[in-house]
Amino acid sequence: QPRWLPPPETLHLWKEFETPEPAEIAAIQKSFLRHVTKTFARTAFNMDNFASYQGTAYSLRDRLIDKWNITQQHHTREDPKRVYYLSLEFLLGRSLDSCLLSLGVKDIYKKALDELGFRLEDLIGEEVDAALGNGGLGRLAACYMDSLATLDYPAWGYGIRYNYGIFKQLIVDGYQTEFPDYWLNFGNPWEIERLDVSYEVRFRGYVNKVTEEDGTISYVWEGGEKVVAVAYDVPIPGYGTMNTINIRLWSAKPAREFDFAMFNDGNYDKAVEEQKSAENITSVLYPNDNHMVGKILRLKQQYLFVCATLQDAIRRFKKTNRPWSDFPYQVSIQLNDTHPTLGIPELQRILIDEEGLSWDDAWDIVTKTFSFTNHTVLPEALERWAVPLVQDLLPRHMMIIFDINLFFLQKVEKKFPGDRDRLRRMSIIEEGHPQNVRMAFLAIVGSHTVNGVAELHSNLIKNVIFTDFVEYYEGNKFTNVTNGITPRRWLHQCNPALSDFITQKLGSDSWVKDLEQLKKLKEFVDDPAVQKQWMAIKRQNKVRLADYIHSITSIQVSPDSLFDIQVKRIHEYKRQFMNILGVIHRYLRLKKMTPEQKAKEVPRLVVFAGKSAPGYFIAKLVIKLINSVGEVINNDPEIGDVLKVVFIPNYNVSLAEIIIPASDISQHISTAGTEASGTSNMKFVLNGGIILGTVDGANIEIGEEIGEDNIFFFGVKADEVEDIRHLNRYRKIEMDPDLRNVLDAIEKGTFGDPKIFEPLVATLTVGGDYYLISKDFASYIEAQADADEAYKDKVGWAKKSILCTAGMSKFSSDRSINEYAEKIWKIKPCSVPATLP
Ligand code: T68
Repeated sequence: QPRWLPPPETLHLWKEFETPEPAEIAAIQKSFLRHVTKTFARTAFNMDNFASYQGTAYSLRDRLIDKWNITQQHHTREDPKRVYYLSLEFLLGRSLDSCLLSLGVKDIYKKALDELGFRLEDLIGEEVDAALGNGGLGRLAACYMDSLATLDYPAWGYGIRYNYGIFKQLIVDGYQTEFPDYWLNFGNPWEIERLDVSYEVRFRGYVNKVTEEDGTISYVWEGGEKVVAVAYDVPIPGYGTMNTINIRLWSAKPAREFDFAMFNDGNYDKAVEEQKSAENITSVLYPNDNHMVGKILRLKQQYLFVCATLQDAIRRFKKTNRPWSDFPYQVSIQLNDTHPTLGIPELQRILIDEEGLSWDDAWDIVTKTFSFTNHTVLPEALERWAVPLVQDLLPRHMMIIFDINLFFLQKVEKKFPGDRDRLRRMSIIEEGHPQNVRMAFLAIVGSHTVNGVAELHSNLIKNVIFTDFVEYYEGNKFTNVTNGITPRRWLHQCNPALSDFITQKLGSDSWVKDLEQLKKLKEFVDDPAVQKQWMAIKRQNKVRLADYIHSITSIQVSPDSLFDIQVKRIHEYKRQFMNILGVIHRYLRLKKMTPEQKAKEVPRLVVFAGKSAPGYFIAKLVIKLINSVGEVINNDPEIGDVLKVVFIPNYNVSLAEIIIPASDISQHISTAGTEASGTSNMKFVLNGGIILGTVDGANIEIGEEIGEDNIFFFGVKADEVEDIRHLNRYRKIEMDPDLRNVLDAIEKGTFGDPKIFEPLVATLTVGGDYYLISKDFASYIEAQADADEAYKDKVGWAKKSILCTAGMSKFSSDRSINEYAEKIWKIKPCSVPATLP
């Protein structure tokens, strides 16, 4: 169709509507009332907090869309190199508060709503989390979007619009129970449905070999089933800047053309079924973190996602009429773990089968375009897809993967002639029954850069799991980018009192966009007034959490106790089990004390929160044990406030925003070498909480930045783990005597029917104690005692807490994103003017 052009005399009308509204009280109230009455059909006498949340959100959405439109038009005109961040998960949480802050309109919205009789705080609490992710990996993607927008990068996020996000967790009789998270029930103000942006996606079918007259051979993938991926756009505003980037989420719909052939053949129930099954593809997020399940629906999600995304990126690229050789200089694609790795054979397929490039020219483009982030070294988490499964669903891709592997192994053979075992080790296809595609190997071979997410983890990648590849590429492909978190959400938004205090002390709020400024807080560390105010703010945050705990669990906790917090996915390698065993140890110790002795103890509140994968039996038993132990301790009159144990249900982003600012101590106690980075460790320390943790992941770099006096380290080092495991396999495990007492208490029935916990206890006693709880237990208990001692020194503790926040500049996701942009993506900021010419 020819492009429609507006009659010139009407342009001023467009201009008016495309320019962001002034942030004035009257304008805000008008737009709020317009949405409440017109969009939601409410009246002054038919209002509630949820409706006024919706009105506020829609009014803000208008502002977002203005900025989004200006940004996209500017980028189209400038045509800079763009980065596409491909992630099957975006754990965004709530948007209202963060948008108000990014747009710099929170105060004025507050006033405008106040005058109308609404409290902004109440409205913020009405929003349901967008929980399209499992944990760290999904939240990292969300933090990176915030930084990309804030730093003016021309970036797009791509993901899946799951109808059901991560399940809701309820605790029933101490056990986790799962409920569906139908987050779209009441609509989603933060997305723009783009029914006009959609792409066909093929599954199954067959591959036709075509021999041209000149003898060249080509392949055509035909037949099978088609579905359509429809775009939903989520604008992400940068903080204090015009730049407003997009996360494009795909939703599967039935292909537009109904299969009439099948229908008329009398096979109409099958025809109808296939339409229905299309929508299933993007229906639900797989709830496993750090664990792979080989379900065909998950493979369909992955392919639908990369297929639609690449079509979208290529359509945008083609608008500028550049030659294909320019593609890697205009487009950089980051793979967030191996989940989108099918993008590599898919781009190769498009280039050779549809665009007619030679294999070598195509492969050159592919390998200059993709880069890959690995997030784990756990073997059970590394994706492997059965060859017959891939062959059935994506027959052409399976051929291409075999060819990629063949050409790759030929080069390996050339470099290391006759080294058969090396070829076996490095093959993208793992031999066996069935054969498997090793997705990480495919991602490495098809990318120009591979990174780990913290120094230790990047070294483990190089020296343990991908050693052969390091040797083959002579080290050139592998690098580190230590994770970061957005200081906007994880300090400025979630801890307004501390944020205001920091701004007041530093004399400006520029630290929100430049975390290096926090270093200046060190000047105040010895100032008693600052120490006092600092700890008073911490106490306020503890009161806020105590109130929340009471409202949800009816458990009364004292804000004067030491708040000791472990919140993250429940997983054996994260060792929540060790934490609760430590709690039992403390309880047994307290039980032996006189009232006078107990009075000298530092009262402690131990908080747990986190979800277990629904099928993860041992992790679910850990949750049950925590609740059973809490039940006994919290109701023991001899213990009182000296020890309380709380499991807060349904941990999610908005709950994290309440929990994290309230910690004195947070635990990050994974077996050394298993936690790739961790990012909540950064959030706690940024908010002045002290880590008690192992020498693992980003804990190590945090220690380097804030000083080892301000972190409680314990446990064996990563390079000792393998030897200890080896010994555990071949001789009886040395059981720590204190730990033995703790297990005895469980086995005696102190915390309810001991039968229930037998399989859990057995992971230590007969399962080889793979995560080395017994080995680390003594030093763990010692570190806890050190923390108690240190907490008694109020001034000393305040200093530690201030130095924690002051030392965290490195862990801003702004630093991480700048590293990716410079070292890996080779993209530059492209700042967007306030209005378009
Ligand atoms: C986490 N990984 C790492 N995976 O465990 C954590 N896995 O150390 C790191 O800080 C974080 O990534 C960010 O780099 C995950 O969160 C998953 O959630 C996941 C999801 C699906 C499949 C496998």
